[in-house]
Amino acid sequence: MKKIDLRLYFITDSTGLAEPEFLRRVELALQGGVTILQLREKERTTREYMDLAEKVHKIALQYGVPLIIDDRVDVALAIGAEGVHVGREDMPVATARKLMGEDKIVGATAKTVEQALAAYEQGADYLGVGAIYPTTTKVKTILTSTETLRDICNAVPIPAGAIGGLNKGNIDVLQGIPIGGICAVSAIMKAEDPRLAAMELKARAKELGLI
Ligand code: TZP
Ligand code: MG
Repeated sequence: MKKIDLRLYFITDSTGLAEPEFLRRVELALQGGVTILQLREKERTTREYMDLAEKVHKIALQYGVPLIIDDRVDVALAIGAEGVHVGREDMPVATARKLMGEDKIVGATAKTVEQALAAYEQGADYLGVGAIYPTTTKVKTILTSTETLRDICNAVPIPAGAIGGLNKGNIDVLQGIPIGGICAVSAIMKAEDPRLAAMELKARAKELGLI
């Protein structure tokens, strides 16, 4: 099994940000201790997605942090990203794994133990589980209870990252659940200082014994 550091999983959202500001925020987050980064773009053409992914990848490489591309296996392969994340409406995990090869990271979304087991059996390296809290980020999701999160963590040998509305003020609900890490979009992306936000979220997660 691959060793994937999910402790602080930052998922980007470039909505409303000019590119230089977006890239600046991504770099600050990396400086703040993000351990894995996902580029998540919903409104871009393939060419635009690739261009941005190349720029983000260049920065992530400087920090030794793997870049995961949301949804698009073709974009991930084209720019040589470290992995891809597939959601419930994206390519099946088995297909993504086949296309990406054994060495790349394939992550999957799971909202039930059944989905988690299926994703693991199809070759997922990690899971994203949520939404734990309602989220302001544009996404089609439903809430996942902390009980389900716990059951998923106990059911599969791959790490699971908790996602959805999480911030330093509410991650205490995850205490005692054997998660691989915390995934966050807005808590970091929309913070006044993404570096400080990442540092504080990670410190709080450590303090609570979550990571
Ligand atoms: N999947 C489930 S919730 C979510 C995704 C992509 C968005 C999480 O964003 P935020 O801003 O951390 O609530
Ligand atoms: Mg998706």
